[in-house]
Order: sequence, then C-alpha cells, then structure tokens
Amino acid sequence: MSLNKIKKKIPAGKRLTSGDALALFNSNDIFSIGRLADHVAGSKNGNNAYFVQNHHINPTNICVNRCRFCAFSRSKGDKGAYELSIKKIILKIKKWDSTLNESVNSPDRRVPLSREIHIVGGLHPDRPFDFYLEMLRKIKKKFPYIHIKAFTTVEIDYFSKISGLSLKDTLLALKNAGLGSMPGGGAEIFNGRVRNRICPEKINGKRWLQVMETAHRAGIKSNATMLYGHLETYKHRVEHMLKLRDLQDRTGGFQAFIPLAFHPMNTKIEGTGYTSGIDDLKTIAISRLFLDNFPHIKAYWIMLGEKIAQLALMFGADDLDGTIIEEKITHSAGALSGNALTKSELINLIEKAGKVPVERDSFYNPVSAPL
Ligand code: V47
Ligand code: SF4
Repeated sequence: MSLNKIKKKIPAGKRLTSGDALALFNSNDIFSIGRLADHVAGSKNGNNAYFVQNHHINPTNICVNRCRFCAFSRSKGDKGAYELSIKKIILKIKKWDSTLNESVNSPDRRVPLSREIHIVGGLHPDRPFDFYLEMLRKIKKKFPYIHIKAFTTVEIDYFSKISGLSLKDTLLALKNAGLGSMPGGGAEIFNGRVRNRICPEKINGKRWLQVMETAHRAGIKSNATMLYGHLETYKHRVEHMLKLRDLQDRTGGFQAFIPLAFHPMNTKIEGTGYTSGIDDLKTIAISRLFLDNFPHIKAYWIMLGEKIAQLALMFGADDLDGTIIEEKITHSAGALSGNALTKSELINLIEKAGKVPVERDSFYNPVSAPL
C-alpha cells in the first residue's frame, strides 16, 4: 500500500496491517512517519513524556544460557563472573534510597513516594527459587514503598523449572513475595530461525508469549521488548510486533513497548555494527503506529543514547524510562550513553523536546508535585 493510503488510515483510527508496517519500514520518508506517530502519541498521552525514579540491579551475571548477543553474561568460574548476596542488594537499595529527596523520608511524608527497583539477571545454575522469594520479601520488608519490577519471562520459565511449580504458581508465589510488575526483556525476536542463531538456548517466542499471558491473567502487568539491528529483517520485526499486538488484544496486560537497539561489542554476533539513528527513530515511530493497543512506547535512553531518545519523543515515544543509576547489560556491549541521569537532566531533555515532563509511578500514574 502507498504511504498516502497509510497516512489516511491513521486519523481515521484504522488499524495498520502487517503489509502497511512493512511498507513504512521500507520507506525513507522518516518525517512523515514521525509526524503520524507523534499524532498518535498525542492522542494517547497528550503532550506528556514520562520518566520514573528507578534503580537497575542485576543480582548475577552468571547464566546457563549464554546468548550469543549478550556481552553481560558469564559462566560460573569465569573471570568477571559475580553474584550479589541479598544483603548486598539491600545495601545498594538503601544507599540509593537515602540519596533521594530527604523530605521523602521525613516523618510527615508530605512528598509522594515513587521508587522503582528493576531487577533482572542471569539464570544461575545453583541458586534455588527460594533465594528469589526471600530477596523480594526482604526488599519489601525494608522498603515497603518501593515498587519491584523484576524478572524476564526467561527467568520466570527457569524458576518454574527449578521449583517444579506450574507457571501460574511460580508467578503467584513471586507476586505474594512482593513482585509488583515485570519488565519486557527476553523477547529478542520471535522468528525461530533468527532466534536460534542469536540465542539458541533461550525459550522460544511461543513460550515467551505464554509466560506473559499467564502473568497478565495472574494480575501482573508487564512491558514488551524487541531486540533489533542484528540478523533480523523488517519482516521479522513486523511479525514480532503482530504477535505482541494479538496478545495485547486478549489480555491488555502490556504497559509499554520498548524497541531495544542491538549493541555488538564483546558479543558473538559479528558484522552488524551499531544501529543507525534513522533506524532507531523509524522503529520507534512504526511501533507507535502499529501497536495501537499499547498505551506507551518507551525510548530507553541507555540503548538509544540521550540525544536519539530525546528525538524519539517527537517520533511517537512518550517515555524515557528513568534514572537507572547502574546499567551493566548494554554497557558490557559498548553502550555510548552514561550510566545514570538525574531527575533534572531527564526533565531538561523532555522540555527541550517541547514535551511536558511527568514523573510517573510504575503504572504510569503521575506522581503529584510536593504538597
Ligand atoms: O532481554 C542483551 C537486551 C534485555 C544486548 O521493561 C541487549 O522497562 C542490546 O529488557 N544489545 C534486558 N540489547 C533489558 C530489558 C529492559 C531494559 C529497560 C527497561 C525494560 C522495561 C526492559 O537487554 C535483554 C536483551 O533483549 N540485551 N544484550 C545487547 N548486546
Ligand atoms: Fe542470560 Fe539473559 Fe544474557 Fe541470555 S540475555 S545470556 S538469558 S543474561
């Protein structure tokens, strides 16, 4: 279909087909695509661009999967392999929490609390499921006001295997221990042939979708990601997003879609280089247009870099993610971005893109200004 026909579908609120999305990927008219996506983002979230005060923690990089695109993971006994104890994790959170706005912790509690911990890690060969339950319980006991967003579908599947519990019971046990929501990692690209080349040991796309469906039905909201810029084609990207859109039609449990730009350094995927800024913006914009049932599109500044992430806010994205504090996964693979942004730096990026900065909680509720 021609771009002009696709352009007419958007204001009429008509759903794009896979063919439309593919035509957009094959078009170089990035400004028209961006303008359309910005229009859709505006109709969903007004002029708002969200951010969150969060801290990433990776309890271990020891992983039995050793995906070929992952520069973060190690095998047990390798140089650089690490595992954090629950005590160390609590200390990290404590240090971060205490540096945040002093008045938040003041006895009168006049400033609304919004803190998110994002926890994902490798599939550790020896740690039992109880370790993860205890970790959640202890974090929640010490910091009851902190939202815990944790574990990719890949970890959930692994927990179910090591615990002998069904997927549903695994998820319910985690929820009871304090899990608040799930990040969108592990999706990579669903196409089986590409998936086998980039992460042969990882659960397949069908299982990823099944874990998410079970999580959503257990009342756990999540995000969804797509790793792009490696061996996949545009067709694979569209197929991937179609599967997400179909699942979202059934459950409504996804909050944000996050395209993840592949970083090649120190990985086993050769010859791809970094993604281009044009591809990053196009992918953000087309995801906004195609995933009409996703409330939010996140421009994860760690992977895009601060400047492309800022531009992405004019190409359909409405969320920059957050302060992050400590990032290991992308930085092991040659990320050029910094490790952390302060709240005022995030606000500045958003305002200079002509958007309204909105600090949010983990469910996209605005955190109101201090009383
Ligand atoms: O699943 C690993 C990706 C993901 C590389 O839900 C890489 O809010 C690029 O999912 N180059 C984990 N990407 C990160 C993730 C995430 C991040 C931020 C926010 C949220 C959210 C989720 O990172 C992995 C994999 O797809 N990844 N290695 C690499 N070399
Ligand atoms: Fe392990 Fe995740 Fe890295 Fe794959 S991407 S090797 S599952 S940590």
